[in-house]
Parts: sequence; C-alpha cells; structure tokens
Amino acid sequence: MRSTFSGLISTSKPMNILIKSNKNTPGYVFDTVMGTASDIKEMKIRGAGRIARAGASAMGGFAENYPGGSLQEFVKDIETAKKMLLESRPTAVSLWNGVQACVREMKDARTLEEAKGSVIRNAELFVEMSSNAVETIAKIGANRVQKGDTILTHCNSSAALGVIKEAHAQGKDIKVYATESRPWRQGLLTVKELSEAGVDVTLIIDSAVRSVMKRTDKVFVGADTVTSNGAVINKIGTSQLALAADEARVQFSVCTETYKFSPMTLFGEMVEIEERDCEEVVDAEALPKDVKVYNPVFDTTPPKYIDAIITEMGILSPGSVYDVMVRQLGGDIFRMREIQ
Ligand code: RUB
Repeated sequence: MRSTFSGLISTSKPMNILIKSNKNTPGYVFDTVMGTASDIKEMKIRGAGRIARAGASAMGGFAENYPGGSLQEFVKDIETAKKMLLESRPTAVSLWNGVQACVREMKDARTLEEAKGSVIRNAELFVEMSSNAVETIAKIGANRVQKGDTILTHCNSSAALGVIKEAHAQGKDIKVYATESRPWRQGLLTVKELSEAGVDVTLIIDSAVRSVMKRTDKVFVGADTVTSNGAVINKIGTSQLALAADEARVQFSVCTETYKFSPMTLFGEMVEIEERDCEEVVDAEALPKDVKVYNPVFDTTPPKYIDAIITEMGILSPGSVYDVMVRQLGGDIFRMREIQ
C-alpha cells in the first residue's frame, strides 16, 4: 500500500458516518461498519480521537440501521461489528474504549429495541463527550502558553492543535515548529490546519528536532495511549522530542482525553506498538533484496520526561494517572477481563 498525503483526513469535527438506507438486510449494516473499518485501516481516518469517534459512530449506525430479528441475534451481530472495527487498528486503545462505551449498557437490555436504543445513545454520548473533551483541553492547555512562546509539536494531534489554536486565538503571538512525521507525513496536515488558523508555523524534518529545541519554549504533543504508570504512547519520534526537551530544559506536555488511558495496563499488560508495512517507508524495489525495513509507528515516552498531562479533567502529573483510571472505572475495575 502506498501512502499519499491526499489520502489523509484532516477534519477535526466528529464524523457523521451513519448511513440511512431502505435496504434491510443485516449484511447491509455490516457494509457500513466494514467501510469505517477499512477507512481506519487505510489511514483515511486516523488520529486516536478521530478513530474512536468514527468507531463509536459506526456502532451507533449499525444499531440504528439494524433491520430486526431477535435480541440474541443483535447481541451476536454487534459482537461481530465490534470485532471488525477493533481489528482495523488493533493496538488503538481509544478505538477499544470508544467501541466498548457503546455496548456498556447492553447487558441490561430486555428487548431488541432497548438494546439498539442503548447502543445509539451511548455512541452519541461518546462522540459528544470526546469532542467536548478536546475543547476543554484546548482551554486548559492554552493557559500554559505565554505571550511570544515558540511551540514544537509532532505528527497531527487534534488535542495538541486545539491548545495551540486556542492560544493563538487568545492573541498570544506564538510561533510553531511542526515535524513532518515520516513516513505518513501527518505534519503536512498540521501545518495546513495551523496556517489556515493564522498561526505562524514552520515545517521541519523529523531529524531537525534537537536543532530547533534551542529555540523552543514548550512542546505539546498528543497521545495514542497512556499507561497506568503515566507513560505515553504516541507517534514514533515523540520520545525523541521528549529526550531533546529534557536535555534543553524545555517543558514537555501531553494533551490527551482520559479515555486514552489504557485500563489493560493496570493488569500488567504491555501496550502493543503497531508495526506497519515497510512499503510505507520505502519502495521495496529501491532496496537490495537482503535489506530489512522496520516500521514501528508509535513509541513510548517514559513518565520521567513528561512535565504535564493535559486532560479534560485538568492538568495531571504522570503519577496521578493511576488514581484517575481507578476513579473512572469504579466498581467495574476488577471485571475488566470479563468485558473485553
Ligand atoms: C496520530 C498520533 C497522534 C495521536 C493523538 O497517529 O500519533 O498524535 O493519535 O491524536 P496516526 P488526537 O496518524 O498514526 O493515527 O489528539 O487527534 O487524538
């Protein structure tokens, strides 16, 4: 699969992918879920928040268009729909949490209509909660930005860009360096979005990070996953930014919705780092046959390099992630294994 910039979706708005139709076969409702799953797989929908909202919307659409039958059939079919979506980017905890949020009340449903209603309601609630969280993070994070700050960001995170755009809208006269983010070059989306918002933005290649760190006041990045010990998994290269920021005594902040906190890590599970096709890095024909290509798309930044985790619940230290996770999961915490 070749990657193209034009294949990337740049919208930060919640995606409405509910498809209405007069067709009434269960197979048809699976088509819409499959469409979303394949858009996620092919990176047409990307970014942790967007894939979570797209996954939840697809679940809501599935329930809304489900043509009839019994509650048992629906329960079975929605499991299949869930699986299709989760397999599209199997390491994404945001997607897991978004999809799981839709089915959290299914066990209480006594009829098909109740089950469908609960999935539709919870999908809408998730999309709304997730979009509101990004806005709240923008406001809280912008308070950390001072007039005249130079900011460095990586990849294309709606949460991090929300902070930057809000600081700009508050007239803080900021400058931004944005990394290209090889191999998919999501940085091109970032510079486009920031330039459209009127921000003074400069694109740099990934290897220029240490060089521009001298001129940087603050780093804001997003997160794909946050572990119970406060480590952050984000686009490959994020940990290099964190190391360079640490060396230069530059504040390193992670902007993330709390649903990216991974409950599985409480139980000692490691976060699996997605590896993608080597063709995304280089055309295989350009290489001698015995050369291998390794293409991990995320990396882990240890908590000691993170100054702040900016969430919709306020600014956290990496050390308080565990408390937030436990508080959010409440009595369900020891049942996580059963509901996976
Ligand atoms: C995107 C990426 C983003 C996070 C957070 O990787 O690493 O920083 O997903 O994004 P990819 P957001 O392009 O491979 O999905 O803040 O929008 O959720």
